[in-house]
Amino acid sequence: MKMVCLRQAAQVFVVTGLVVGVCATSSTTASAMENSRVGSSRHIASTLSPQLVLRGSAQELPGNIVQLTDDLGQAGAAWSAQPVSVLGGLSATFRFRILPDPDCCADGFAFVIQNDKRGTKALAGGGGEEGFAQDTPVGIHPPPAQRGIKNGVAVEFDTFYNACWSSPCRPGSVSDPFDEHISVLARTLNRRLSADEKFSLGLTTSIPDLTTGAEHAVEIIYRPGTLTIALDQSSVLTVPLNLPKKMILPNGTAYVGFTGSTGGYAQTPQIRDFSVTSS
Ligand SMILES: [Ca+2]
Repeated sequence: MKMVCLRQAAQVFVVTGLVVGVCATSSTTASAMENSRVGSSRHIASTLSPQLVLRGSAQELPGNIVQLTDDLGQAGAAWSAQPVSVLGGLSATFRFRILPDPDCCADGFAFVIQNDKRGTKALAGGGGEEGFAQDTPVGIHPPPAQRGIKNGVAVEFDTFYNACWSSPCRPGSVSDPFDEHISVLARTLNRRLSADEKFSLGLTTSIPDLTTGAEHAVEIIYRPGTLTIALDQSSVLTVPLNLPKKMILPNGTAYVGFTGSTGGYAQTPQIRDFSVTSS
């Protein structure tokens, strides 16, 4: 277990510093399986400071940057050390960049609200599962440490095209739009999250290339009934969302944070200036 610096005031969490990123392109045509079944079980067990708990490949860089991945076959997560009040509303802001990578461009990262029973130990599959999901082909049973997060909502920033990996295409096989996209993924109570866009509450491909190394500002606002995502001060996606319908909420709270993963291609996403404010 590893902690990252953050300041806390009431229900406000702030991580200051710089972001780390990685590359990815929306035009990649490699198959889903090429970048979907390479999970990571590496566990970092150091303690830096008391607010964000880091798992898997996630690490803190100088300047209070949270870097989720930086090599092939990884999955990493960073979670608030304590649950945050979310039932009445939530505003999360952060900045990120994805550094250009000579080995291409996968898979992205996600902002996640979750109440998996693993708490701050929650982490799921690599590759197209982006550290939060489980999209397992029939007959494959991932180990417990790579099983999809239950009771969560993920706002994914997906930089790699995963085509449907079953024929005929069935739920749980992922089936990305060809271009980079932001998507809100959720299921029902006590179901594991999936990166399959069939479970998307809404998505957009009308976004800039996220993989150039440029820094982007994100604001995610939940008001009971609606989730809105703004990128670089422009609203890009609004979806209907009622959190109690999607996840259990003990005392109206949940863990918030980030997951990311790589598979057969690598990527280096970096997060900074993370702040969460409850309504
Ligand atoms: Ca993908």
